[in-house]
Amino acid sequence: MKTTLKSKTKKVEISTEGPFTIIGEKINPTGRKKLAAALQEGNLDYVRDLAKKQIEAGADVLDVNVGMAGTDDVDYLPGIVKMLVEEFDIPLCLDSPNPKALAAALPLVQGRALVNSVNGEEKSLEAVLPIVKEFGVPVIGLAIGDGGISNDPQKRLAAAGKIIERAGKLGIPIEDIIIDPLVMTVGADSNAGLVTLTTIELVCKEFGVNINLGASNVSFGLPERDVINQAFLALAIGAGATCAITDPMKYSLTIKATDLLRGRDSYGAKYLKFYRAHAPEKTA
Ligand code: THG
Repeated sequence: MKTTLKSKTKKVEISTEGPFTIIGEKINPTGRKKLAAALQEGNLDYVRDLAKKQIEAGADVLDVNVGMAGTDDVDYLPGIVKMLVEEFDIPLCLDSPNPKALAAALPLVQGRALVNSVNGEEKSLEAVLPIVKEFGVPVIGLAIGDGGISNDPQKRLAAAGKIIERAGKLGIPIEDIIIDPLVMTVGADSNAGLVTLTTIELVCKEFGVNINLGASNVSFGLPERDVINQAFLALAIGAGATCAITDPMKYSLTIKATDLLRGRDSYGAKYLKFYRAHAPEKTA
């Protein structure tokens, strides 16, 4: 199964057969006061810098999230998308639950962006899927049903099925639905990782679709987050995840290593190429 994203001149295929796709998470003001302040002042230099750094560090796609308490995404998303489209040749993932913000930003994209996200609640399905259909773009479907977020992997599977079915009724093909099994922190519930891993396996088996993770969520509130995030990425990729919103500066090499270990990198060419391009200067 392949989900195709495009920028001005580049095509990125998120694939259940190929290597893992890295969606850079850093353009997101949650927990980053400096970025929030820069966005509110209309200063795009900080966003520009985050885009450049993530691309250099191996991001295949950039997530764009402008969610800040007391502000409306529709006031911020279009301007940032416009700048990113003008200055960078990389597909975007528009991270907003707000249909107005999505509808305002999508016409500015040159190529094919990923909408992030719809969920299985009636209100979200009705508001977001028609926009996805209108612009002919793919969408991330969060495994949340009418009862909210469940700890039961079967219920998350059912929510995923509902999104796929409703999208299908509007003529949105299954390859344009990427399911997000939901990643919650193991700092609050020690079974949260297992619930996500089990959901990945179920969704993979039942629908064979691409699967995305907000991978860094898993470690909120715990020390040495990097260690937990890397271990989780490897397990989730092994279970069938095919892309993640994550930090390319920290995890690109781990992800390349995981592709190599799964036989998705002939002769380790991609691992070695990435290593050589990013290897820290060795001092004797
Ligand atoms: N699923 C989907 N989209 C998502 C999420 C998801 N979008 C948002 C989020 N979850 C994924 N993105 C992030 C971005 C940053 C962090 C976690 C998830 C993060 N930030 C550090 C913090 O808040 O402590 C700050 C790090 C820094 O300084 O850069 O951990 O689940 N579809």
